[in-house]
Amino acid sequence: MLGKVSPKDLLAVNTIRVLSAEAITKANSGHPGIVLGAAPIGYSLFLNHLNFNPNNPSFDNRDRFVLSAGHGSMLLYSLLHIFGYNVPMSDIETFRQKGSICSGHPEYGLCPGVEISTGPLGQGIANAVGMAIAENKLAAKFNRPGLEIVDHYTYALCGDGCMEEGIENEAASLAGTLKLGKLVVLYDSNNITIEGDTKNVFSENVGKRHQALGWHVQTVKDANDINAISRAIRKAKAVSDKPSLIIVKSKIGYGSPLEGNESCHGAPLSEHDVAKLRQNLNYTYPPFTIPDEVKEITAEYKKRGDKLEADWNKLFNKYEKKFPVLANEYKTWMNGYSLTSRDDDLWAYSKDDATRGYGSTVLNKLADRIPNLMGGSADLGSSNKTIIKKSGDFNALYKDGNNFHFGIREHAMGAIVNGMYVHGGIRPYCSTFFVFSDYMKGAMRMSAIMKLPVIYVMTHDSIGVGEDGCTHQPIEQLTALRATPNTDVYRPADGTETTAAWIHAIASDRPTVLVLSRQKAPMLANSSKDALRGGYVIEKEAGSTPDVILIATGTEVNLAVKAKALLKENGVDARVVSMPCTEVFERQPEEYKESVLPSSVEARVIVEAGSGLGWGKYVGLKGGYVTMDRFGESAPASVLMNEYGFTPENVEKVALNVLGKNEESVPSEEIAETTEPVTEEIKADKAKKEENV
Ligand SMILES: Cc1ncc(C[n+]2csc(CCOP(=O)(O)OP(=O)(O)O)c2C)c(N)n1
Ligand SMILES: [Mg+2]
Repeated sequence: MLGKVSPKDLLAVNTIRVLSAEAITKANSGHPGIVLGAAPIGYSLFLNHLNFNPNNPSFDNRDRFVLSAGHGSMLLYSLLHIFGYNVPMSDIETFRQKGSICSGHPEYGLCPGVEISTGPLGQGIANAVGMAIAENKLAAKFNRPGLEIVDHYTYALCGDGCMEEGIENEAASLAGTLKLGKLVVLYDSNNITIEGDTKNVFSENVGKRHQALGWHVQTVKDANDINAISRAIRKAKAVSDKPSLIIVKSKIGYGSPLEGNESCHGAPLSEHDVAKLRQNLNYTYPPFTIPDEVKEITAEYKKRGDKLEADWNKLFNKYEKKFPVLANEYKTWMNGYSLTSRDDDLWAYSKDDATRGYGSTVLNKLADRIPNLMGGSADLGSSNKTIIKKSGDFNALYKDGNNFHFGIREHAMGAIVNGMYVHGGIRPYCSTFFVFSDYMKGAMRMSAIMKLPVIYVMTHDSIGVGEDGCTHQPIEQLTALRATPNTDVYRPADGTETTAAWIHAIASDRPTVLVLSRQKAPMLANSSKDALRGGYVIEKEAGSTPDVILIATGTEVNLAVKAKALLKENGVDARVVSMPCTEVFERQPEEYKESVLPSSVEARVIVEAGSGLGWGKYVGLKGGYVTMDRFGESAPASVLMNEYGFTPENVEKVALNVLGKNEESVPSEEIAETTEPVTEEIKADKAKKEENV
């Protein structure tokens, strides 16, 4: 087999192997198995097919490459180094150490040539699908015969782990349906994962599965045959109406004494095993150096990259001459739109609505001025109200529209919008019921890690969902997402705040989660653009200092406003603070925060139909909670809101309790000792249960 490979190519592949294995051993951590097995796959792709410019890693029309099996990071760093990217040997030598651009798993924005952060298995494939969708959309919009300014492939390299993950099937199913012909997935099929041979856990025929999903599938019998891999990629590229899967049979840990054994998956080779690897590969060059013949590749590919980019620039100039308006539009799509003061009409609403309804209004106005705003729902578009009314659909046949249909694939949806965003040219959003954000949390976390300003429109925000019951009523989701760094969670109270939330999302440098209601949220008298500050005083106290501060979010702000009126009747002077986004509020200057929540006022109540966990920071030790710390149930929303204390009267009661003014209020020590009242009915029920045990 090896006879087919030129000595120079063999040397280059072995350089990648040894360099990577030695970096991993030096770091005393990392994953040598995949690097040793899949080195020829990556090399063949970079050498013969991938279009890139190492001197300008973000050149528009480059091919995209996603290392979905992110644990193989050292393979990517070695390839980037050899093919001319600015990945210095000093960073390879300090792989996985603080300050190195060669982090444990590839990180977007840290290392040139890393298109997207990967590591959580399977997501990279969905990211690649998102990139291929973006390419497909932009090509349809901008290309003209003979002037194909958007024309590139998207490649991903994955392992058994990615193929076992559910998200891979979600994304592959959509890719097949959309006939993404310019997507090529290379599968490093070594039949080994951490726990050993995959035969006991993964028996399906992956090729047939992908054929059934509408993919073109090929198999390369030996990963060391870089020419066969190259031929397969060439064939895959020629198939324009199907995504392609190339299954490459490889051996984990190739060339090392641990070849074929799971023990080399995630543990560095010992010094002894590295020496054996060198011996087996007949590799004699000093550690952390590149043989001269291989170094030639670096200069060659830098030159090639500059030429590719120059050729594309020439093409673009021609395009610009012939289609100046389109060319200008292309540039704006790629650089992004910003809103201006001319957008004042975004704040106008003609009627009371649910916040999802306001969301629809503002989204549609935004879509008029941001033509690359593209997104949709996981089959709930009409409920989420995320359809752009003037636009058509985007699918396998029609590319004009900006309404995207993800199908019921939440996890892939999140990863796909991440891929669409990093591709460039598209401003993506996605939507589903808030409760199902759990299904895509893995992808939302990646948006946050990479600070991608993708927009998550999550409707049906609380027990306000009503009759669908506990499975559909979010409780802990707000807390979980607020606890996610780099993520702004906006839960607006009315139309004004919904506009603020959307404007924030459009201008943001990180993901925004818009948490919107199914139930009506009347326009509030004093809501304002201050919602852009995350939290603000929506109802002022009458005197100079409030007796109590009612903090509320979303539909519960209206409740708090009503409770303030009731408190007034009791001689209590309350302030109401609307806090649509705690993260944005936290980023305000200290004086502003102090002006909204003066530290001298310790009597505070939080009103939010979600878990109270996390609000302690604002309500303090003496505060009160009107929150939802149990699962809900199936009943009309109004019944549930009453049942669980989301009424002005209960907010009033809790506030009076906090102030020690409630007639029924009891000192806290007594509360602690008070047990649940045991009624006769409960007693009988308990006795019955005990009998049954
Ligand atoms: C979502 C997710 N689950 C678990 C892991 C931990 N993990 C990292 S690699 C790996 C095994 C991957 O097997 P494979 O893709 O076949 O890689 P190989 O062992 O062949 O290198 C696991 C379970 C992960 N990174 N992501
Ligand atoms: Mg494997």
